[in-house]
Amino acid sequence: APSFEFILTEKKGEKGNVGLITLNRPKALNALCDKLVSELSQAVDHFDNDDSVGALVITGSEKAFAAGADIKEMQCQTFSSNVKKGLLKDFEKIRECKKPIIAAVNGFALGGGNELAMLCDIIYAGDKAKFGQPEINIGTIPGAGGTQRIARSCGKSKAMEICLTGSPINAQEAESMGLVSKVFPADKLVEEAIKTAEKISSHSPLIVALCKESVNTAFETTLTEGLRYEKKIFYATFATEDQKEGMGAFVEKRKPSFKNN
Ligand code: CO8
Repeated sequence: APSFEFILTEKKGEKGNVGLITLNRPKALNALCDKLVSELSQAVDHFDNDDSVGALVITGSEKAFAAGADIKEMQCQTFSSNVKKGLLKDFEKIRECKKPIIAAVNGFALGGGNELAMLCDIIYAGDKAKFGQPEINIGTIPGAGGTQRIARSCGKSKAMEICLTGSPINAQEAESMGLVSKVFPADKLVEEAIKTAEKISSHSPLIVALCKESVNTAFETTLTEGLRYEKKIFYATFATEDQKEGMGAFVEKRKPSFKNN
């Protein structure tokens, strides 16, 4: 694996089939400077291409998942410099990962930090986590999905409240509005995320990738188109060896052994 300055990567789980990425820029509460995001994007791509890994977990520290984009780095940027460098292109690349990513959020997930969590497929929170989009406090708006993804997963009223007030919400509120799927005691969070990632990794990676793509389609299109898409993918799974293996194993009352084919 490549070596990095602002993140740590390791394989976790009994079978080593979970790729764990830990944001590690403690002095700035894991603020997402360009280099950190570039490293994160490379690490995600690396695990996505590692056949021994079935799912990823992204976490930070107990104090901060990530306190947003790096304000000191952004301060002097201009409209034209943003356009010229294609600001956020590394961030957007993370979305191409075919494997499920679980965000394990302890502490602050603010601005780009909350947007990173929402870019992941499942969000688990530690009981002291704080989520928010404080960009409005510093004269800008969420730029990496905040206004779009909160609206799609939690509705207009919550999205407006969070983005327009800039006030953070706690883990319990985030769970009740559907931003977060489960809340755990802070010190158990990462191991619980790894357990879920191991469970996902026990399935056929091929089918898991199709399933992720199908759920993501729900956020991209109309219900009719989405249902049509899902059905075609469902039909297509019957062209795989793993469907034969999965259903065969059920009928023969044994555990399936998936081949990723
Ligand atoms: N950028 C740069 N440095 C930061 C950031 C940040 N976002 N957040 C914290 N830090 C630094 C502080 O400057 C401080 O450094 P130093 O000791 O050198 O002064 C250190 O981290 C510790 O921070 P605090 O002393 O402030 O710690 P507190 O516990 O008192 O407060 C808070 C914690 C409440 C999280 C506070 O640090 C804070 O409000 N941070 C800024 C949160 C924010 O506004 N985030 C939104 C940024 S804008 C954004 O994300 C746009 C999204 C665009 C997409 C980006 C995708 C890559």
